[in-house]
Amino acid sequence: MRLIKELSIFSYVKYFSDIRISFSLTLDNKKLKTNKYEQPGNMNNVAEYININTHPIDSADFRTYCKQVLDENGVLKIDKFLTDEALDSVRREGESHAHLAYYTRAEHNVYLQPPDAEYDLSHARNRVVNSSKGCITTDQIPESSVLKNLYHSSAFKDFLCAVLDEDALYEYADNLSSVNLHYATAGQELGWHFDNSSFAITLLIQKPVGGGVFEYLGNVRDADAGEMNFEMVDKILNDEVQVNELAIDIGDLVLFRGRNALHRVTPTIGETTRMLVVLAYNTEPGVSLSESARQTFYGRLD
Ligand SMILES: O=C(O)CCC(=O)C(=O)O
Ligand SMILES: [Fe+2]
Repeated sequence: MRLIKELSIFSYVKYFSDIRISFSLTLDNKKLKTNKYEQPGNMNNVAEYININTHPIDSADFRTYCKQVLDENGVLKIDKFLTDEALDSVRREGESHAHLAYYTRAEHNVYLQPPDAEYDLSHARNRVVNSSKGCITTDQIPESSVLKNLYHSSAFKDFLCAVLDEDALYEYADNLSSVNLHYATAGQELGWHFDNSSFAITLLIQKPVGGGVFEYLGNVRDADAGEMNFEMVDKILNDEVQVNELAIDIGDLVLFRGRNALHRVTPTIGETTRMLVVLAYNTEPGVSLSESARQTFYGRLD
């Protein structure tokens, strides 16, 4: 009884439960046989936003290479994906809309599930970590934004489908969840967790002076097999295991498979806010983020 009551704070955690996420590996462009880029009709204006000569997203060789990296490592980082101009434009939008951000703080376990009364509070299944951040939503991002153009671009979606091995990607049916800009001010962090979704797509827009580091360890659990790996989770939470650090710079695109990879973002240090875009897609049309997740995450339903 006592256990249930104390853990009821976890009702919060829905915050993450539909959250997309993901895992790593640096793309070494030198290994690529880059073909001369030819701009096909469907590239529209995204060719203006992406450093397309170094990242020819319509090239079969480039796609194959990216898929291989993601499959082998659980993470794909494409350095300097956005041009400096596109990056600067998103950063300015982020600054001018920062006052609209909805801030949440949650205590949750690494599984982003309600607590399990079968286990003690101090057990890996129920151990609590903290997450806090601000967020602006699809409807608060201008239609003319680089982010919306990129998100809806068929050239970009075709590239993502090829790399993620999906047939199609769809926007969320609600008007909040597709394109989010996250803000982590001084002291804000994302505690250790596994994602519920099988992939996440992010773009770092502004880097803090210190902290804000993405740390991860792959293949910790096997969600589909129901293997929780409490022992390793405990060790990671106790700082007894060496984890990986993904060195993300501004303008980098990251595709991450975080369902079985434990990961976190360390607290922001200093007055420069960490700004990160999450591009969230569904693999089926007409899907909305759950009401409870929207309420917790955005403070409203539409
Ligand atoms: O902020 C990041 O780099 C990762 C975000 C993340 O893990 C999540 O939103 O679940
Ligand atoms: Fe995550």
